[in-house]
Parts: sequence; C-alpha cells; structure tokens
Amino acid sequence: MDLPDLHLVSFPVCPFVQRSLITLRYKELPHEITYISLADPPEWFLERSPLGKVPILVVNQNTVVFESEVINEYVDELAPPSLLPEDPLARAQARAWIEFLSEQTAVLHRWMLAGDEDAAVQAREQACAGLERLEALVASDPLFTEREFSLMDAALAPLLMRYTLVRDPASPWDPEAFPHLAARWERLGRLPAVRESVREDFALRLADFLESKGGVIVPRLTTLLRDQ
Ligand SMILES: N[C@@H](CCC(=O)N[C@@H](CS)C(=O)NCC(=O)O)C(=O)O
Repeated sequence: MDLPDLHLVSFPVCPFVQRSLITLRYKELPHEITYISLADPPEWFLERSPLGKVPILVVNQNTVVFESEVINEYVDELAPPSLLPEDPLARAQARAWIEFLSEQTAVLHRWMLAGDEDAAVQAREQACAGLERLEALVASDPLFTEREFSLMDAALAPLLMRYTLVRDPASPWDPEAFPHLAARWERLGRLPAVRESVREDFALRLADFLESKGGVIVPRLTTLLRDQ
C-alpha cells in the first residue's frame, strides 16, 4: 500500500497532539507538522477542525481526521504490527484506559491552572486517585509489562513527561509513591519517538503557556520549568 501524505496540525504544548506525534514517530511514518496558535487560530484551521481543537491530521491534502485517539488508531493501522492488543476484550480495555488517561490529562491541567487553593487541592486529590489507579494497572497489566510500547503508552507519556517537569512539593506526582509508573516513564522517556515528540525548549514553552492562562500555583510551576 502506498503511504498517504500525512500533515499534522499542532500546538506545541498540547498533550493530545503529542500522543499523535509519538505514534507517527514510533511508526516512522513520514509526516509534516504545522504549528498554530490556539490563542489566535487561523481561519483555515477553524474551517477544517470540526471541534476547533488540535490535533487534526490532514490526509492527502483533503481528508481531515480529528481526535488524537482516532488519529492514533488510523496511524497504527497504516503501519503494522498493531500497537493495540489483538484480543477484542483486551483492545476494548486498552481504549477505555486511553480515555481514562485523557481525563487524567485534563485533571493535570486543572491542577496546574487552578484559580484558587481550594480548586488546586481538589484537582490534586483527583489526580492522586487517578495516579493510584494507573499505578495498579501498570503493576499488573501485561500490556505494560510485556510490550516495549503501545497506544496506551502514547497517551501515558505526555502525562508523565509533564508531571516529571513540574516537581512542585504539592504535586500529585511522586515517583516513590508510584514506582511502576515511574519505571514505565524511565523506559518511555528514553524512546526517541517520545524524546523527539517535543521541541528542545518545551519546558520554556510550557511555562509561557501556563503564564498566559494564569492560576494560583502557576508562578511556582513556571519557576520550576524555567530552571530546567
Ligand atoms: N479529545 C481531544 C482533545 C484535544 C484538545 O483538547 N486540544 C486542545 C489543546 S491541548 C485544543 O485544541 N483546545 C482548543 C482551544 O483551546 O481553543 C483529542 O484527544 O484530540
């Protein structure tokens, strides 16, 4: 099969775009990337993105695939072997946990951008509960122990990359409390597909993004990010 022309539309610090970029790179599929500003999205993007969100993948210049997980499954199917389990039940579980990781990614952002201390504490509790569930999953699930990489990892890596970068004392993330997740991140973080899924100045860009949004703990987080 001839490979289609793949063009990913991105925002540099978006964890959902990063999932798709990791998958494209892991599969070594040639692709182009266009970065846009979400603060001032271009008209062509708003016309093409049904939900007004990144990522979108423009295939052969005219067909738009949207939603990171749908993009990832399409990319996965373009270049076997699959990064999802073959068994239908295991595949359904993998997809369900990817959805759980989407929610955890939203919770991380709610914590980072909390408007007041109460909101920060509430988001932290939700994040800790989510990380506990993920720790139990990674500790017991063969998908995480037997495979070098799966589509679940493509969704896990952006979350753990951000937690590792913002090691605030009040952070929900603690590698000692979540040793299996920490070990998984150790392995994932070394994969070229994961390392190269963000630009070199990612920490600074994330700091700029958080600052542009504001929040009660943003000054602490941006100091940590700018000191990397
Ligand atoms: N469920 C979507 C979520 C994508 C998403 O939330 N993208 C954010 C950036 S990280 C976005 O484009 N937001 C639009 C905006 O902020 O206006 C996916 O998995 O692709």
